Amino acid sequence: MSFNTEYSSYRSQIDAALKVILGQASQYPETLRMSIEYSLFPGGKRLRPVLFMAVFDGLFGKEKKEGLAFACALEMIHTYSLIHDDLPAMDNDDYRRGKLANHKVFGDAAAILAGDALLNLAYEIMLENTLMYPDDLSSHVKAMKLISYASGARGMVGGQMADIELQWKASTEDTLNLIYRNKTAALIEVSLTAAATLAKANENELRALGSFGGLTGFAFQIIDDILDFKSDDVNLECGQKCGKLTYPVVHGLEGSKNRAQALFDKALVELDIFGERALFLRQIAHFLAGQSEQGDGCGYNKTSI
Ligand code: GRG
Repeated sequence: MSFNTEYSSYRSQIDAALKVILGQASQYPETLRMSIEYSLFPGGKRLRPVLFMAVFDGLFGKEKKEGLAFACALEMIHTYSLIHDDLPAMDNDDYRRGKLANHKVFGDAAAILAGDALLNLAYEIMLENTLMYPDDLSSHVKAMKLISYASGARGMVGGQMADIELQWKASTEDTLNLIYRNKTAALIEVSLTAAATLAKANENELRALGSFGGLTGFAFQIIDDILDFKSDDVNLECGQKCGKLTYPVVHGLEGSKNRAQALFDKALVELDIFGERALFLRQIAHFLAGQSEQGDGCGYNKTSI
């Protein structure tokens, strides 16, 4: 199967599962339902849930049905973070994925609540899924715990706080690394480690997938910065955000590309223990590495999938 076919197939399964879950949203207040659906569909690359399924189903051959709720939960957490990130109090972006940001359509209050609802819904569907597998309680709870750590104050939320508070004043590389690791890489890493945990991977496999995810997530953020930096329009569109300390600002475009590539190369070595079984994960890393040559800046159209 070609890479595009395999990626699209996972993506369709994730989209279908998200639609089923949101089918129950008819009980939600109308504005809240519309605001949630606006950001969840058609969505972006679905990278985190695809990574989850690539490990759970692709690498360990587990039953897709058991993993899909976790995959959808990761996309919901990611979507909530983007809705909140675009708010005036955060990055103050008017556009996301080539369309108006959620708060520009539904207002700040609805956008905040849509993000809150998505975060709650993520845990609701993971818990419901967990209750369906009573014999497997421990791995489900462990996977959920990893996700809660990575998306919370020790991970994505903490990284966002550091980004807001520190980036303008403490222009050290350590600060930048901390922000990239927590804000972006943590959720990507946990997409792999939560899947491996649910699949009852051994210690060595867990470590390798965690390292692959952390390195890839870090490189992914550098590439995002490269795309922002390269786009002239972005300087107008992203406003003050573009004045922030980023990899291209510190290391230049070539230096940043080289660093991202070195991280991807190191990440790929981690997959050696899985041999051919990890082909699709390797292809995802290659696909992400190639993104620095594409895109329009501010986060849209970075994918050809
Ligand atoms: C508000 C708690 C909170 C956290 C926000 C993730 C994040 C933290 C902010 C997003 C800012 C941003 C654009 C970072 C660059 C890396 C990144 C996460 C890009 C968007 O991820 P993609 O490319 O998005 O996977 P799509 O559109 O494909 O879903």
